[in-house]
Amino acid sequence: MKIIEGGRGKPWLSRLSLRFPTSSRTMPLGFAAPTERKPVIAYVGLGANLGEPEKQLTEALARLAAAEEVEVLKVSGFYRNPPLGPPGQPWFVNAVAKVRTRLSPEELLRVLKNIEQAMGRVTRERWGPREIDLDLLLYNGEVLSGPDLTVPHPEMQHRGFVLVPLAEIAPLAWHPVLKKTAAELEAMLPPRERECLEKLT
Ligand code: A4P
Ligand code: MG
Repeated sequence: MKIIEGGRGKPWLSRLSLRFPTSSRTMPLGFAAPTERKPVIAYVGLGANLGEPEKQLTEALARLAAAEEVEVLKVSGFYRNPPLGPPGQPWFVNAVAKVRTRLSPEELLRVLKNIEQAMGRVTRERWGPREIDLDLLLYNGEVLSGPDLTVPHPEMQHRGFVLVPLAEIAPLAWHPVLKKTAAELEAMLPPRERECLEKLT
């Protein structure tokens, strides 16, 4: 199991012993294979509000840790918080993981999407309820803008459920567009964005 540091008070991490098959990838000609690249740091946001959200976050973390070329270095606490988006949906549980990876951002996004699919995520309305959602928040201090991937995640600076767990595990994580650290962005949030979070672990 490649979870290096579990964070404070997370006995559930040491209990993770699941192994999941990972898909083999083919590399287009002219691109370096993941094993030839230098590892970089990225941050992944996790969220769920259907089924058993805490269990699903734990399973998603185990699957992420089992993915080829991905190490989970640190995991934040789990935070219960009200939904942002269409009304009438259950509260979310959110967390953030720090990973070290040799995957490109597109490959890492593919791993995240594969995990969502393997865990039975059903496509519903945008910002609607979900079994599991994995977002790439930050990748190696890079700025990326493509049809399928925008990094940093374009909404992260507005969201307590992203910035509070991110600042918990990586206060100095750098937002390359806003030129601020996670702790600075968290401090700029309206108080209600922090006050509505209930830390579970
Ligand atoms: N995509 C582009 N950039 C990224 C990125 N950095 N990370 C594309 C992940 N995906 C990215 O995502 C739609 C498409 O976004 C993907 O196919 C990918 O190519 P999706 O997960 O299928 O759909 P979505 O999540 O409904 O849409 P979106 O716009 O990604 O929403 P968010 O920003 O993920 O917000 N309230 C609380 N309390 N907690 C939450 O976690 N999450 C959402 C979803 C809304 N309300 C919430 C929460
Ligand atoms: Mg998403």
